[in-house]
Amino acid sequence: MKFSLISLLKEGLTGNRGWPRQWRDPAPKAAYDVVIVGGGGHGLATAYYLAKEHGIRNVAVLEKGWLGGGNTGRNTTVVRSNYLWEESERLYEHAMKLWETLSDDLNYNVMYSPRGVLMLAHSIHDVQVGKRHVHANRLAGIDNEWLSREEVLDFCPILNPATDIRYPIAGGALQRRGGTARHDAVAWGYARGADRFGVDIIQNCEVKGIIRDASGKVIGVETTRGYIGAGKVGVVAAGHTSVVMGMAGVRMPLESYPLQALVSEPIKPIMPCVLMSNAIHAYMSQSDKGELVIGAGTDQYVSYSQTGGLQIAQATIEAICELFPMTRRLRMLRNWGGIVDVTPDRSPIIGKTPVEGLYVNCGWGTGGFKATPGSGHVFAATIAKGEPHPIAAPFTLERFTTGRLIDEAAAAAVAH
Ligand code: FAD
Ligand code: PYC
Repeated sequence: MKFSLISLLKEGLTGNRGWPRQWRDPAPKAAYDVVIVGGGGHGLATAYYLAKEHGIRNVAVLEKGWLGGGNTGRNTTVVRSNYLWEESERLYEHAMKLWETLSDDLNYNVMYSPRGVLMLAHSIHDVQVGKRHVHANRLAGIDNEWLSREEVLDFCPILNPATDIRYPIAGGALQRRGGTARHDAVAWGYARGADRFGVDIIQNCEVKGIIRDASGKVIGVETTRGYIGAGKVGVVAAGHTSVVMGMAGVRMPLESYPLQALVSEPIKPIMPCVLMSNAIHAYMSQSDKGELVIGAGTDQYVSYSQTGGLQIAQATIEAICELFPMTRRLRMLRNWGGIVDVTPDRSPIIGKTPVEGLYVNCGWGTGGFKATPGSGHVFAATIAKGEPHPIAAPFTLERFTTGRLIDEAAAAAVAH
């Protein structure tokens, strides 16, 4: 083998001796200005807004499976912005405003349907918490209204009116602008939009390593389809964020839990809105096909299983049968799970990381679908400018060292 100092310098510390890539290839020219890891709704939305709003079109989205095959295609599509704290209200309301015009913007029908989200109260404590949210939202200019027990039963007549059950209806908070959207369409709409701007979307491409140069700056990613150079890398890999960030040596304050859902056989329209009950750990809406879409709380243990524990599904079905007695004779068509990553304060992390050129968007837990447009929008701005978007600024990783947490119980519309 020919071996000279010049060739060594030219080729880096030579090709294939098992050296870490950064030492082999100290300054490769970036193939892409930005690489997004994760082709779910948030990753695709980020790529779309990078191209559309910031003119950054030399972007690749790398997805280990298929587009929207993660939580984006597994969630129960509830959209709302009735959060408690101002930081969250700003973030989720930003997303809500984008939902209202998203189909026009993407020229693709995401079937956003503001049919209302009603969050039930079953006790004096629930009533107090629910009213507190209503007042906080209205002060922030966000719609939310309190319904008495009679008004709730009138609004949704299939609810169990009995008073001698475990969780009788005591009232509810209704956000009329809340509702649902078609989850797959959101991923496809953003993918088509990004593609029109020239973004490369690469499926079956799993990121296996994050490559840094000698100064520690990110210069690319190692994937199952080879090395891909990048000026900046944005990680948007819900449920698996800790694994991907671990590739750059960054430890994340996250735990991954299964969250599951199921749908019934299709029936004629029976539900006027989305109905949620945090106390009994169940919620239900009706899809446009007529299926009842039912969701559970998270499993009680961490796991990467995309099915979830049987006992949770059973407890959810019992709760649904109690809340809606007419569902007792329905057959269930299918159930599934997704992996959600949860932060200690139940709020997301959006922003820069200690590694130069590496950005992260994660920790949406059980509630990130509704945030998809807003999350992509503020994350794109953060990556493009290298500074947090004002709406994203409170959600940086540093809050776990400064202690300025955003303890958002409304993020857990379902039990954690
Ligand atoms: P994902 O769609 O999971 O995208 C991340 C992508 O990263 C995946 O496609 C994954 O394959 C990819 N990836 C991971 N590792 C790698 C790698 N190494 N290389 C390349 N790609 C990688 N939220 C709501 O607001 N309303 C709801 O009603 C709701 N219901 C839910 C019900 C269930 C059952 C579940 C599971 C979640 C629910 N959520 C809900 C939460 C919501 O689904 C998520 O917060 C949101 O979809 C996250 O979107 P995302 O794009 O970040 O993640
Ligand atoms: O955040 O609204 C929500 C939600 C509903 C089901 C799961 N998450």
